[in-house]
Amino acid sequence: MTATHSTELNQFATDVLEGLSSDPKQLSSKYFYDDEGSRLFQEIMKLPEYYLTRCELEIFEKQAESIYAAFRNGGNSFDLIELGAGDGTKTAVLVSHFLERNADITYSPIDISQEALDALSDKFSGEFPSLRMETRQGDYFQILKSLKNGSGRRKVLMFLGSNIGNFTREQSVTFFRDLRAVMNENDLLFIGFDLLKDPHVIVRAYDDERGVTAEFNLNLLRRINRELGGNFDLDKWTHYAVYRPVQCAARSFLISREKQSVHIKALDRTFEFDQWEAVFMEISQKYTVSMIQEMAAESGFEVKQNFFDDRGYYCDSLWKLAK
Ligand code: AVI
Repeated sequence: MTATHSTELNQFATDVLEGLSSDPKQLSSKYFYDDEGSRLFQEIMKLPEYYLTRCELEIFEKQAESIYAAFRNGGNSFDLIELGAGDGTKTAVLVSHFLERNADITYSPIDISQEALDALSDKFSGEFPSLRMETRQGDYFQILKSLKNGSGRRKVLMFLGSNIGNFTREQSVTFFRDLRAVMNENDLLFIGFDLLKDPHVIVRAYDDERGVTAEFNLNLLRRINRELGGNFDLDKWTHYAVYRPVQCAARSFLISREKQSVHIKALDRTFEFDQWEAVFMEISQKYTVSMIQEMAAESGFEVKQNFFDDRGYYCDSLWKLAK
């Protein structure tokens, strides 16, 4: 085991211990993405109920030229830096358009997973042989700090897919402020936000008919069993998703079908669950345009331009540093 791997494992163990010892119990959705979790998320993005990915893709396909105009701001050279790049399908649409317009760009995806970066690198170098690409593995802020005074060119940081929705409001503002601290005056931040809409549409996106989202949540119990020596019996758990319109947030839970004890070897602890007790797994926050504006202002940014899909389901918001 490498030193990094063992530190990550310790952090995972510490977070599971803290989450299952709190009241109400919770597990952090940031641990959903082991290999199987990442595969399940790819499957979720193709589900008919999961509209988010298709909305963002539509924005990029239909508005690539306006996005390019906003990114280049008169010039034609900038560095595109993507935080948590995933499989790059959506970004490829933008990159393809920028290259067609002879933009002088470098694409730098940052991810914690070297495996994800290697796959991305293969895909992009095959599709765009002329693209300058610099993958960077590790922590966003460490890497961005090292890039702060790098090329002297404009940096456009991208945080897509409504990934921000998996943070609480407080975590989001801290995240944006930390990003601001490593940005230069001329740099931009491009963020994907899922907007308020018919609550039925939202709740279906997190409770799909085929049960892929349920599997995605249950997979974290499987991961605890494998990596921390847990003995969760997955048949004794059921996935439950709700949308709370006042808080504008979808939340998912795993519910214990019966009274049970679960032992986790790495923690040397047994946890008791009552029948129908809920473990909080994930928040997926939804936004209004004014919520986006308020969050930008609170974090030291100004909204430069918003891009919406045709149905108004989703917004990619471009921010600049506030004066
Ligand atoms: C990654 N993130 C934006 C997804 C979301 O919509 O909150 C994760 C997800 N959870 C269930 N389905 C998708």
